[in-house]
Amino acid sequence: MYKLVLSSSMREQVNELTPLEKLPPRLTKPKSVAAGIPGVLASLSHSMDNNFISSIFNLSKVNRFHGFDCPGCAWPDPDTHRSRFEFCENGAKAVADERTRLRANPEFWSKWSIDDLSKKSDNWLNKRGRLTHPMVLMPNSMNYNEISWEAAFELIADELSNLSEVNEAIFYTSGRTSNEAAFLWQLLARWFGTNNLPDCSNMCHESSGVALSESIGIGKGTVKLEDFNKAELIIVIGQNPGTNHPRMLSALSDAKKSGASVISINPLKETGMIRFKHPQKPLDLLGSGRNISDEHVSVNINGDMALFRGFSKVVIESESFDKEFIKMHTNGFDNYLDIVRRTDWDDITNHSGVSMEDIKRLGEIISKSKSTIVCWAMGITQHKNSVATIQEIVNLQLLGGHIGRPGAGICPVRGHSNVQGDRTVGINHKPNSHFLNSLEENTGIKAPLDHGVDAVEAVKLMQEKKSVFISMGGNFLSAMSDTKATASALRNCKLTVQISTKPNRSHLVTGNKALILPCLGRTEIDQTSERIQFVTVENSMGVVHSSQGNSNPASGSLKSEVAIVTGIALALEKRINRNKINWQNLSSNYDNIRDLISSCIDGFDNYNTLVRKNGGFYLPNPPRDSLTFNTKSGKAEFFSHEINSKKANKNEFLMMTIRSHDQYNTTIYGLNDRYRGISNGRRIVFMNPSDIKENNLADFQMVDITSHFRGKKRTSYKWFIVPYEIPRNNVATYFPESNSLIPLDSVADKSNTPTSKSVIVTINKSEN
Ligand SMILES: Nc1nc2c(c(=O)[nH]1)N[C@H]1C(S)=C(S)[C@@H](COP(=O)(O)OP(=O)(O)OC[C@H]3O[C@@H](n4cnc5c(=O)[nH]c(N)nc54)[C@H](O)[C@@H]3O)O[C@H]1N2
Ligand SMILES: Nc1nc2c(c(=O)[nH]1)N[C@H]1C(S)=C(S)[C@@H](COP(=O)(O)OP(=O)(O)OC[C@H]3O[C@@H](n4cnc5c(=O)[nH]c(N)nc54)[C@H](O)[C@@H]3O)O[C@H]1N2
Ligand SMILES: [Mo]
Repeated sequence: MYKLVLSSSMREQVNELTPLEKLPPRLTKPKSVAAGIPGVLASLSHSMDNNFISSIFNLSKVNRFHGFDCPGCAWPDPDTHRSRFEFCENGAKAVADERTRLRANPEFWSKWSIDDLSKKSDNWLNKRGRLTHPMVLMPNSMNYNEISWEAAFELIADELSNLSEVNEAIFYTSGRTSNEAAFLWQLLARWFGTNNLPDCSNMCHESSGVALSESIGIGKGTVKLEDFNKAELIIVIGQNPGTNHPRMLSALSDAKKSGASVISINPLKETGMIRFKHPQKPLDLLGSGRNISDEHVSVNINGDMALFRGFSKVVIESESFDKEFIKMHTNGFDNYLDIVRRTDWDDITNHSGVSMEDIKRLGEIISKSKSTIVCWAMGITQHKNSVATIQEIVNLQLLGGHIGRPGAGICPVRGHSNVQGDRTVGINHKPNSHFLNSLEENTGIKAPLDHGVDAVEAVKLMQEKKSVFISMGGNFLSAMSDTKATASALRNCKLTVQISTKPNRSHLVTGNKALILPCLGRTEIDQTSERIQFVTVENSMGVVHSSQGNSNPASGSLKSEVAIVTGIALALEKRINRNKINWQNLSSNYDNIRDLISSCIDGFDNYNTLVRKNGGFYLPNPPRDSLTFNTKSGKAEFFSHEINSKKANKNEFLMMTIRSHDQYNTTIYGLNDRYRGISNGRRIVFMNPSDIKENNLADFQMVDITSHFRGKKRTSYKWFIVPYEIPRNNVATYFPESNSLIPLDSVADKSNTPTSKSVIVTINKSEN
């Protein structure tokens, strides 16, 4: 039979972008109330599409003391009690999505070539169901074929051991990975000899980690959930909790009952921040919902640094700062006082887009509050000046002494359910020497001291060197900025490996050889040779607790993430000369991994005992616990930056790329964005009606978007204009469709995070 031999360029023709939608979206009025009955119905209907009975059974186990941790987000649960159904619409969707009855099995992969699959949408790909068997894509093939686990591990070990340099291996991590699997993952990378451990954090809260480490000596927030009920004022900046952290709305709603005021700062009036009905409280479901924010500030995209400088100006001018706290616990106040006094009101209002009257009125409320919590997420972290912006937010908190005091503090709200834990247990391309020394003492691994690559640097490394890229979860192709650059990087690899639960676009854009290794999800029973195991995770407030799945695995051929790391390590051990690690012993009983974590990492004493207690335990947090700041000066630092913002020139727009209500990062559940009143479309540009008019465009018109960076243009075709209440010259699109417009080199200072919320674009009518 004639056999087609493909040249490598044929594989390169596989389209790395989400295919275009042909029909315009439908529009209704944005919703004024979040959750309530529509939320419950939406989560049920998603379960119906998937596996109703199993999903409902699963939901009753989510976030209970002996259940599994919700894979939806990193928002914590109450320490002392957990209501019967402590879940939300989008957590329910995440669980139902994992529990689907559908299977992307070997027959599926032999029927569909990667070329054909690339013509299908992200939503379609995800709907094929759970991966069931390890699959391999060989250089001359357009189809994945089944491979045994042993052969897959041998292939990885072969390619890794044949690299000319250990630093041509890249070990990526997405934030659902448990502490145990993540610790083992970094152990494997460092035992092999590299710190190349980029992770989703690099695209997410890296700016928070960098800024807070410099300002307060720890890269995490300083509040507990109980602080919300003690706060007088809660400021929520650059965050859409109604969609992305729905359980946070219950906390805000409770805080309001206890007397707190809430200010929301966002270019968009996000529905959850307006009114909220608790999806599990029958009386709430009937009523008209609780008001969440008392004040909404429609700041310009990237205007927050200037806005916070304005607030500081008001606090300083009214002399209502906490002199005692500043004297005892901070450094750099005099310089800050000077720069705040020098900052011009015109600059503040121009950059922020907020009037002086509004800033003064809110500044007075802020001055008076005795306990303020500030929360933020991606609207703050994904800009060029994100680190400086976060330090300005901290400056304001320091003025009021709002750290280490009940009801006050700093709260970067994490995304992926264990992204914070992964970092704590060593997923870090820039490990500190204290950690490396401790790792060496306890495991004998002589870890390299050189920093490894982050996500952006990983793309550059893969473009330059024929590397091996192994991904513990996630969807690097679609999550990263500059899709075409990321695609060319992945294509240049010798081998790409995706350890995944569901099909995604990173399975289609691959290295010369590629593997898909299917793993257990959070909801599933993890049985080793010794017993059923549980894993542990850390939430956004530093609580480490257990998580144990209760469903039968989607396929008998799945392996746990821990078993997969072990399989790779054992195959590699035969080929390379390294110190002995007892991988078998670690992976057969996760208590052994936890014991090793407690010897290597501070704060995990008695890990195995404490984590078996209901609710788990808090990791130490020196600023919160004892006003101890592990900074250069030993005090919390005021940073004095000149204010700035990204501004679009005439005829240009500043674009932010955001999530719809029907997606989990790159996993697209559906084409609706219920709260914003959008149905049946994702390729849309939210635009101010006056901008539409002034630019001679029309509602629902099809347009092309071009981004401009250092003289280079990138164009994405066929988007529909949707009129929306958004500041002038600001536009919004959904990620991941718009990622091809974000230049690889457009990154945040110091944190190197892609500027996903600050992209300069022009918008033109589509030619046809
Ligand atoms: N259902 C669901 N839950 C999720 C996720 C998901 O995709 N789906 N993703 C998870 C992950 S990994 C993360 S990191 C979080 C993300 O949670 P969010 O940060 O809430 O996610 P985004 O959609 O990126 O929303 C950014 C918000 O910031 C606003 N914004 C954008 N630019 C600016 C700005 O310059 N200033 C201000 N003040 N606001 C701005 C936008 O209008 C939007 O409301 O959610 C987690 N939870
Ligand atoms: N333009 C733009 N780009 C962005 C952002 C943005 O706001 N705008 N946000 C950024 C942010 S905040 C983040 S966190 C990144 C997200 O980047 P990633 O974490 O890389 O992407 P996800 O979409 O969360 O990954 C989804 C895939 O993970 C796999 N998966 C799901 N559960 C499991 C599991 O339990 N184990 C394993 N091994 N695999 C699993 C599934 O196969 C699924 O297809 O994207 C970033 N990219
Ligand atoms: Mo994230």
